[in-house]
Amino acid sequence: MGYGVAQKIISAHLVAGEMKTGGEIGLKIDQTLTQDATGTMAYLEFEAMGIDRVKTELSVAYIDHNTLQTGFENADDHRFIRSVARKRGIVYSHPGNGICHQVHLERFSVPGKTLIGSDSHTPTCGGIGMLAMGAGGLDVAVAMGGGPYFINMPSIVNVVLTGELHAGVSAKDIILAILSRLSVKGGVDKILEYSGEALSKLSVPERATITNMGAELGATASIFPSDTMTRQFLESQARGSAWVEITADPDAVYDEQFVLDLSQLEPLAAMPHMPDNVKAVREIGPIAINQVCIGSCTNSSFLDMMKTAAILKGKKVHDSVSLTISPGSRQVLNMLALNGALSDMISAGARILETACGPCIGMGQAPETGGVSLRTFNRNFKGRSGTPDAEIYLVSPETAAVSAISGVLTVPGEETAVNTISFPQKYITDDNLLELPLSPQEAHEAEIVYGPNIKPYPATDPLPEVVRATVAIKVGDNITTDHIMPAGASILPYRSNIPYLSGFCFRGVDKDFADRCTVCGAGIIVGGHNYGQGSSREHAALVPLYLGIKVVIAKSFSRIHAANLINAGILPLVFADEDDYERINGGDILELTELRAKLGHSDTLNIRDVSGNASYTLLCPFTDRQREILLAGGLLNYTKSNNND
Ligand code: MIC
Ligand code: SF4
Repeated sequence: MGYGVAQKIISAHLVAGEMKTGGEIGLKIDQTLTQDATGTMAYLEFEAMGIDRVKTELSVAYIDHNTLQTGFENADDHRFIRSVARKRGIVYSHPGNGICHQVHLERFSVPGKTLIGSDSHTPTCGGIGMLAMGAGGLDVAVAMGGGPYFINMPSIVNVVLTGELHAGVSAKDIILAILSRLSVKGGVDKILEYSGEALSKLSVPERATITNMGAELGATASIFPSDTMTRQFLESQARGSAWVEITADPDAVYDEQFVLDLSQLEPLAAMPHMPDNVKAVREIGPIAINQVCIGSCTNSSFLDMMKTAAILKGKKVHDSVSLTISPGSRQVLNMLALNGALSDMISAGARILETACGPCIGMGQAPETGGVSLRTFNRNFKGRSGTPDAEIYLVSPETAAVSAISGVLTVPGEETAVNTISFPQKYITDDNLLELPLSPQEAHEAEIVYGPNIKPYPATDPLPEVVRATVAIKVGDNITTDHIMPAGASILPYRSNIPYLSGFCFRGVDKDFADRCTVCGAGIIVGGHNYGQGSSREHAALVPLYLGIKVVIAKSFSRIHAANLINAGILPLVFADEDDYERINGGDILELTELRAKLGHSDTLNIRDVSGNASYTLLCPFTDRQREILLAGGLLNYTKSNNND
């Protein structure tokens, strides 16, 4: 039996477990990345482990999220991260160098290697044939220390792309079509592996748009083969020697397969407020728009920017629209400056932003009250833009650019003239904003610099024998980490200050949540399906931990968030009978007894409703390793005690 691309990389990196779907496997991790909104915490965790120098082949610390410096906090975090990077053997990507996923794809990605990053869109590098996965900061810290990364062996879905895209239809429309078919939970515990004749026309940056938004499916990873397109891309980045061919064996066996005929696609948009709420732009019709934002790790490549510039050239942005453009990296921005495309954008009236995440994470450019914003980004969760009642539509750069000119949602067509754009033979590759770490000798003397806003990782205790706690909140399906721990310009600077952040937990859903937790002491969260989907931010576990949350009971969990809860020492338990969800209410007092003994071996736990005298069965399908982590009170305690053994 032959292997597909993902199976080949998994088998070459397998250090624990067997490649049986659903079973836990441990993978050797070659590369890690962090960004600044999760990086401060990840490096605090790394420091707490007491390891001298990273043990990976490559670790990179990017500064791209918290680039607005309205106070000292973000700058202090950057200084801290740089000081850790220099001392511990990590490459530091200065602010201004670009968005982690775009820069990593350009400058560091290597086909066949494994990468984990403390950001859910790390699978972007699957576009070049890496097995790249998003993870919580603590898992990244463990991998930097040389530890394996544990996941459940995903089932592998082969997506066969056939046919050719029509003018005005692009990679973003491919992944939006897949999202509409599979939904935001359709990829959980799966890897999407792409193949088919259409690949010969899809460049690496286009493939990366597709793998990037695999995160919105909840997928563990998405991956393309490493073929001649891949070689061309690496050669144009002056990294041809990094290329290796990786293609699926002819007799590769997949768990599922479906075919997508690209010639059937038309321009699509994800409507408010979920990335899978997809409809044809034609069907939505010419709704008036107020803002257009082009950029983010999904659509900020040189090709995306050149398409945008070609559409804007000689035109004027509509008076009722504010158009922002954030190129994905300094490389892209510099090339646009040199070839004149930047001038086409500026002449048309675009507002050129820094090469960073910017509006995607609410770091500025919040739309007007009730505003309609078209964005080439990957998430349109309610309130994420910074304006609670804004309506965000996710579209391709082509749709965004033609609409910015017309002032209404517009279907891009033949007139977009973007099919003629050719790829550069050579990208600018000076890497001036990448700083290499100090040598081990120099690093010995170097100090790590903390700022007043940087507070330690919250301490946790081993799991107690009895948990008696109040249901502090009950929420529905598809709750995102943006609901649990909102981001945005005013809150993000406190990512290294859990006590301060705790006041904002569930703020947009229930503004009294934090206060109620203080009254309850010990708390329980009850959720529906796909609880914790979206980002990898471990803050969505650490802040509830700080507020006294001991258990989350849900119908199902997103992969990364469930891992983050376990890492924080919070029990993620699943309803055995989904109807029990209806029976539990906010304010109920629930009790788990003989917890340590039962958690040691049983796949179910009974929780007693003290107030109503009922009892519910909950599934705890944890691996032995996860049980030990929970018993120890979280991964940090577990890792420290294992290091001391
Ligand atoms: C996001 O897109 O939500 C983020 C901000 O990049 C997060 C990470 C974070 O919250 O810091 C992600 O995708 O993991
Ligand atoms: Fe940054 Fe947005 Fe990408 Fe997250 S999704 S890494 S905030 S650009």
